[in-house]
Amino acid sequence: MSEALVLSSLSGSVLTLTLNRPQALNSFTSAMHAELADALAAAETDRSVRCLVLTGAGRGFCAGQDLADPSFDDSLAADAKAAGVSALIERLYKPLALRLRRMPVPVIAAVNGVAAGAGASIALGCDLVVAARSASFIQAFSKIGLIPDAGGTWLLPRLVGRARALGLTMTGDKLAAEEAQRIGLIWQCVDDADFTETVRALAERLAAMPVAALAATRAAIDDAGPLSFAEALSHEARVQGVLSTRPDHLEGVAAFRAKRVAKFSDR
Ligand code: T3D
Repeated sequence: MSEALVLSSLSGSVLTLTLNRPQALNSFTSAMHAELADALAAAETDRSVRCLVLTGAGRGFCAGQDLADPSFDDSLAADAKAAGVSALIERLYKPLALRLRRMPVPVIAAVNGVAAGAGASIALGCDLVVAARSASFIQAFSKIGLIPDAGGTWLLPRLVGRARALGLTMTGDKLAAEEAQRIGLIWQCVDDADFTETVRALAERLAAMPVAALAATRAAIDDAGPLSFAEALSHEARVQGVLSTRPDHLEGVAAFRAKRVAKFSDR
């Protein structure tokens, strides 16, 4: 039997999914997409999972689309190839990016090595990106005549502003993890020796928090983009009203009053 393309490991309430095609820097094939989609679907409904970590096996995080994939078959007629690539993105990358953005629990991208092309977009779409100091981010698309996809055009200017988004995407230059943290592209860059332990501690810390509220925080921040300030205030009021009736809020307040550690259970 061939080895899994996505390794799944549950430790306490932290689920780690590891992209597992290290020989090709964990670049995406349709088969790896399918295994990742199945693993994420299972995590969505498994109430024992309270934090998700996405990482890569070997020396890379993910090098984006596998360029040996048949969708890059140059023998296809232009129309057929265009339709095939667009369909592939709609069928595989869009649902993946949306799914990560809509997970009912916080999602950490543990960027262990290079994240390139759609691999960078997928990492940057996660809630908290923690990268090893030796890792890097490459907007590789321009080097092969494409635009950023898997959410890159939406994410990059929001994370680092238009000037840096265009600089990174047009040059396709490698951005070291340390610089990525400095410009606000990612949450944290940590020494390689501390990487695994830092990710583990962060994931366990998030898993012990009111995760439904954390997922609602992500959604509220994303949804606030196109709203006016007044609309955002009203949206916050609506969401706050809903959360205020949930057990996690009641537990948090009760624990604060009793000066004890809260035990959260919502998802
Ligand atoms: O068709 C559609 O669906 C369109 C969608 C596009 C979405 C995208 O993601 S487009 C962007 C695709 N990705 C890239 O263009 C990145 C290509 N890779 C690289 O530029 C370099 O590999 C890196 C800069 C990421 C790392 O360089 P380096 O020197 O550390 O490693 P390497 O030697 O280039 O790669 C190691 C192996 O991984 C190598 O295989 P080999 O020679 O040892 O057998 C290499 O071919 C393989 N590999 C790396 N990236 C990919 C890949 N194989 C297939 N597809 C890849 N994307």
